[in-house]
Amino acid sequence: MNNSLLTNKQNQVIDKVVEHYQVSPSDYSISPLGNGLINDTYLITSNNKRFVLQRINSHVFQNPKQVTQNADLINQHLIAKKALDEYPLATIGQLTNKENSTLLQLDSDYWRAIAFIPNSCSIDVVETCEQAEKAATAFAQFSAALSDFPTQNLAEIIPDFHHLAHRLQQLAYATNNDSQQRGSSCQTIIDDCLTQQHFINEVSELVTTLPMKVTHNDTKINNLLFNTETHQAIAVIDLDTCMPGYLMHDFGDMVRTCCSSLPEDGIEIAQMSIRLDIFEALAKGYITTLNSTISKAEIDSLVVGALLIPFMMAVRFLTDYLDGDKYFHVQHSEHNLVRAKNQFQLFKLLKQQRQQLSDIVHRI
Ligand code: ADP
Ligand code: GN1
Ligand code: MG
Repeated sequence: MNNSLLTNKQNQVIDKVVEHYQVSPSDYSISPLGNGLINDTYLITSNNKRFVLQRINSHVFQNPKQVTQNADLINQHLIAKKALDEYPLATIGQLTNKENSTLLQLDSDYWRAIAFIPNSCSIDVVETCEQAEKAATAFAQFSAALSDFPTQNLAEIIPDFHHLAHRLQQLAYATNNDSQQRGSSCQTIIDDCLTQQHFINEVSELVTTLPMKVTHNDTKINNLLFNTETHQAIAVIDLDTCMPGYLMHDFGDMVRTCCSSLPEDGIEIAQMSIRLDIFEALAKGYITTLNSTISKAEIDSLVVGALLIPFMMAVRFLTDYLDGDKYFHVQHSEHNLVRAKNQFQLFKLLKQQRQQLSDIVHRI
């Protein structure tokens, strides 16, 4: 079934894939879903069913089986919590294919299908404090429900994913290599990142005092589904990077994607500002919902997380720019550099307003 946005070859591949999910190649329609930077995600509609189909990026997720296994384990845990009335959101089940597996390998590509949640939408920009509080509440409900999940059962999908010193080593390596001869065009931001040693040391010391939890690790706002009519948050999605981590990472990624006045690839960075009212709503939703499952030390760490994740994203986008855009999807050759400058500016602004952010967190 041809979609004009896809190449003929892509359409032919997907014809073969859907057959494994009991859909006839002549009897479905397909449309792209979302704005993810890693996987390719589609909505498949055939006569009697609708589901989300995703090609897992196996350059990024080098062991796709672990990705689907982790998601299955998390879903089972959340379903059990739901049965006890301890998880109010919808769970996102992966569908089994004809081979009775939640992972499909065809040639060198890996695919999985996910049950479609009807009457739902995701948002890329938070518009109101109410929306921000609902988002933070949902991610907190997710973490609270997983607070008794045995972390050792989850595979570490991407080792050192949120390890700041490791990310800086990757940047230093890419800078020295300069495989695309792009280094000279961005020396200032490279130096800006590599000279944040004080902050890097602060984070390294802080993490030795924090408990490991099961965290989502990609709590950008479009990884939540809202009900199109009630506007309530109804599901946490995109479980690919759920791994042991620190709560400050999840809070930091919410701040990164909700509190900037610009999207992560916005160019007008001199005009960027921090939406403090949105920050307050996020902190309120997150801390009050986690309630007894967040400690005083973890609450104190949240502002560090808010600085850390934009800084780490600046480093990761810049590294990928120097490496030749092998990791994140890009729409033009400077896209990763634009993102890196944007995220570094966000880090700088959050750092300048650190005391105000801390005051807000400690007023809750
Ligand atoms: P990606 O890795 O591409 O970010 P996501 O799992 O976040 O993949 O899905 C991309 C988008 O597809 C989401 O932002 C959401 O709009 C939509 N989506 C994903 N899963 C579902 C689902 N189960 N039901 C309805 N919509 C979904
Ligand atoms: C990637 O593909 P997406 O949008 O879910 C990335 C996140 C980044 C995000 C930046 C596995 O997530 O870590 O925060 O882009 N995912 C991975 O927009 O690296
Ligand atoms: Mg996503």
